[in-house]
Amino acid sequence: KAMTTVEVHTVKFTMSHCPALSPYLQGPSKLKFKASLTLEEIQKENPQVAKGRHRPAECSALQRVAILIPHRNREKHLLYLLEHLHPFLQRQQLDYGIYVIHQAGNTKFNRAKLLNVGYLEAVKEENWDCFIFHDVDLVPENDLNMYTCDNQPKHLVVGRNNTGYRLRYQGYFGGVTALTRDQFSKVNGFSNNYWGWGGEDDDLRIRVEMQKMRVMRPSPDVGKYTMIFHTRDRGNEENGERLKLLRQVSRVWKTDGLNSCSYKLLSVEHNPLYINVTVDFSMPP
Ligand code: UD2
Ligand code: MN
Repeated sequence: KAMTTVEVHTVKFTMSHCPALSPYLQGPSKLKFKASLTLEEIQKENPQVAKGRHRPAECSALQRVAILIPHRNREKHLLYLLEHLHPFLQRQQLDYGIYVIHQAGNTKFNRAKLLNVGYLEAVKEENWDCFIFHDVDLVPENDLNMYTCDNQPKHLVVGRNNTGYRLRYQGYFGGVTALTRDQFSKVNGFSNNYWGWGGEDDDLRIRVEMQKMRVMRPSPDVGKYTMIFHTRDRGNEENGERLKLLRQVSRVWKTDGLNSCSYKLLSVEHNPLYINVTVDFSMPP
């Protein structure tokens, strides 16, 4: 009986990791904001971005990064951010997705809870390594400011144009921060109880410090942002409760956060340039 030998050739396509320092980085840049900018223009500039996501074709990215942007009624700011962020993240050779978490209705704005929702929805569709919690009005000026996570939580905004590029205060943790999945779940995410402006960023810093983690920052020349001018939004008035809330973090963090974030999901749309998550929060009790 003749034996038949079947040789099976397995061809493996292995892509090498992207280098620690991307060859496409440009360093500091002067940002321009065109008043007439439209979403269609940005789409035309970024044909390679699909469903809010992109990854390098030439190498396998070091991290999968989800950018989470809390949003309501800041359409122009969102356009400026998308215009600059897509090329910025591609120069950094990241495997990334941009999520815009939109608060429906006119109830008090809740930035922190929106970011919890963004996290919870993003992990449903991808095994993200790193989360960037990002104000809609802050545009990074220097692509050496890496949108990746480290072994400690990172605060990426050292300074911005309208405050002379200086750190606002010791312990400041607002604007743009980067935490791994592990770091963020360890602190149970953000508090859900900050309605209106202020305090939620300090609350997260307290949570981070309670877990014996240390906030890291890039150098001042790298951590530079332009904040697009705005006044205080209607529906985001200063939160008078914030000092009281900040005094009870150590008592409540375990039961107020990712594990208690309830919301009504209205829609998840995969637009060409970003994933739009719309949620409805009923008024605080
Ligand atoms: C500071 C912090 C911000 C947050 C806030 C207090 C900086 C650079 N940023 O921002 O991270 O801690 O204080 O809550 O220090 N938003 C909307 N629509 C609204 C209201 C807010 O989209 O109607 C979003 C938007 O992404 C905005 C962010 O919430 O960038 C923060 O609100 P802000 O820009 O009014 O507050 P600001 O600049 O004092
Ligand atoms: Mn702002």
